[in-house]
Amino acid sequence: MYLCEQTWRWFGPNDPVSIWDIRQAGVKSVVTALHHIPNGEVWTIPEIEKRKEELSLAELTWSVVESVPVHEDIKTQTGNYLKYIESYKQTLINLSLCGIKTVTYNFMPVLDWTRTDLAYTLGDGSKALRFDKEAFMAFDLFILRREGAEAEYTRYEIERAKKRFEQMPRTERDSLTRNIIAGLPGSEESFTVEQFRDALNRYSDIDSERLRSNLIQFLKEITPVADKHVIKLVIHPDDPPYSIFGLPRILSTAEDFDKIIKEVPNVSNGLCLCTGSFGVRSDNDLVNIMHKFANRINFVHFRSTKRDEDGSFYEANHLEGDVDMYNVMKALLEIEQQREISIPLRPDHGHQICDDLSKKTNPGYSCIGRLRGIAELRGLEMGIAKSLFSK
Ligand code: DNO
Repeated sequence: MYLCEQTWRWFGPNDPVSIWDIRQAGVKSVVTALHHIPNGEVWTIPEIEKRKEELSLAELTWSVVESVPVHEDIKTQTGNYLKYIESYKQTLINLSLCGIKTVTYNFMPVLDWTRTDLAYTLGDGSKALRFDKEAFMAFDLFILRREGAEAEYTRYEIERAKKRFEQMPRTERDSLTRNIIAGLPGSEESFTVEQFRDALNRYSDIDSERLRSNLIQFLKEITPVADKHVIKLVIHPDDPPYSIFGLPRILSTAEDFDKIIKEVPNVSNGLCLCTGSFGVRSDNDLVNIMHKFANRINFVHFRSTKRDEDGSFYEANHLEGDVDMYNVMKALLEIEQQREISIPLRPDHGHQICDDLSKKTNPGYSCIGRLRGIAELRGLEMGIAKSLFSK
């Protein structure tokens, strides 16, 4: 019987959650990245080996890279993009030579994942991450004052955002700005408001078609290298899975991924199935997506969200919210039996609960909250596997 490979994300030696904590979480494989290496530079073999050694102290192995970031020059096909593509290839080769064969990346313009509230208090006193559309619009329209933003919202939305902005104390305006543009854990970019405006401007001529074509050209360059070195590339979906700041989005639905694999059918061209990101859209049928891309899913993030009508959502407990975790887990186990492999899975984000609440934590990457997540997922997996697949 094939079960998931349980993993845990570690941000490196500065992560407040230590490798010893990870070991007690009951996992042996880790998801990490060399965040100290500037975006665009090659990850050298000694640097990769160093990270492996750090992990080996706690008998942990480096199983998945999350992420080798894609430089904005590559996404926009400007500046030094050809050089950065060559560096990317070399990083893949080096990772493969060091035995690390699964590499996550994303193609979201400017920002990686985005939230407005990093400490949304739930009924039981625990804290969650939230994307509040109204607060987001207040930032876009009245703090960033993005040119052309009004045209993207209805009159009613603009009125709501204005009211919200006017009622916001200065401290809240500042924290909202920080949350949105200062970079969440794992995003390699961080901006001031001015820099952020400039970064958005780089996309003024880039629509979805153009961004998709840039991704396809990038993949046509790197997938032959990945194929040869037996690397599985996994693209992370857009989070949130719809356009923000007028930016193009190209990985929010199953159709989006379909378009990519039609153009680049190489085996290394895979998907990081993030249930929390895809799950924000009610038109994304997660079980369907899993079966449709059964042979391309090579890494899984399990997380649930609870959405509101207007596109807002908060991160729910792993077995609650809008994601049907039972059926998603069942689909994953079915795929693993068909393919006869174990697919790496990690509990994506966790609430701040118990001692997390009084500690410094990376937003979404608390210790105890994620422990609760992985424990629930592990139990769910065992229950399904034993009742359906054990002989
Ligand atoms: C957030 C993460 C993302 C993800 C990247 C992958 O918690 O899921 O930052 O790592 O988008 O490139």
